Amino acid sequence: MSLYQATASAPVNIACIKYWGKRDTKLILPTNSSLSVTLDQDHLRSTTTSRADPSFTKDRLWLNGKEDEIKDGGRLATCIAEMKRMRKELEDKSPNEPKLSSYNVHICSHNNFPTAAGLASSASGFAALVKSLATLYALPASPSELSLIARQGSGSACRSLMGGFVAWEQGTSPNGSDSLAIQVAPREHWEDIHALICVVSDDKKGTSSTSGMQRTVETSPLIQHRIRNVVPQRMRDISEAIQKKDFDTFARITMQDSNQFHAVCLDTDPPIFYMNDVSRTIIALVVEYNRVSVEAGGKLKAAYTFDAGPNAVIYAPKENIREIVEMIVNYFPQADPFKDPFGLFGTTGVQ
Ligand code: 2P0
Repeated sequence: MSLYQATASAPVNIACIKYWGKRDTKLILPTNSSLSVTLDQDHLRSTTTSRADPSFTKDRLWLNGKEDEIKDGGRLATCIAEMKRMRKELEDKSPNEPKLSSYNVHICSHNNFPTAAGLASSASGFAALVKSLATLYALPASPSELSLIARQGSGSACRSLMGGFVAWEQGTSPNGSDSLAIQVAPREHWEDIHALICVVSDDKKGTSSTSGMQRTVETSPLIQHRIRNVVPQRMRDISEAIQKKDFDTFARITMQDSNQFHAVCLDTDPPIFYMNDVSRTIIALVVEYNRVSVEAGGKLKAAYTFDAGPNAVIYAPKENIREIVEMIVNYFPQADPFKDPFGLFGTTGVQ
């Protein structure tokens, strides 16, 4: 008897142009395009094994060793159903293929970073799930095609299906068929850029992204300005900066977009606060670090960005990373806010 099982893994991604707001909450269609960098090393990833077997009585999922309910009509159920639908199409075309689409699946997923660390796990989690089912089902689908399915698990997950610099194009179709991820540039294109994760707090966040962004769409006048007048130009400009390896422009847009995302959160009723005093101190340090460089006739040397929590991610050319770590550790000598420096693109740690 054959064993039908496959394992795949996917890393976390950190957005430079933030996704915040849905125009369709069921299909997970965003109100604006976004762009992220996929962290390409071993520290922050999800690994998922899927198995199909005729003896399984229902679909089941274990997350970090604990069984999670697969709710009918929920995001997990949608992703699994979509993958089975694609497998069925393949079986219909190739009658000799085993009928895996009719078997239930058992899925086992692990994050190699603490979920409590406040770092996005849904992005890597849903990306790894979709990848493992695509491997199990031997689907001839491209990463962009698979991103259409991962998107329905968690919006940001669609950007974790490829490495390097990745755009999620919002699309215009009401059925979501063109709301997918594309690779703007592979990591090899700009290996010099690194990411430093500063774990400011490992508390669970107060307002989930899903409910927070919905409240923003319903109550914030500023988000309308952002959607119409700001993000489209930023998407073009940052993509060009990536093509040209222009760190100055990349950094400026990344910081502006993080600021506007948090402004839009503040503009929500009731307001949402994700950053804390340590986050704001890190912003001040990066601003000062860049000011000294620019005043001496140089360029920006680092860019901060903050997601739906207080943790900072700092993008910088590799040569600046050591200096930035020293600056932050010097300011926070107890080193507590800075538990884990992660290098991007292959380097582990930065010491
Ligand atoms: C991003 N975030 O672009 C932005 C920046 C948080 C701040 O994507 O409801 O967890 O599952 O689609 O993907 C968080 O949103 O939300 C997010 P759902 P998701 O990375």
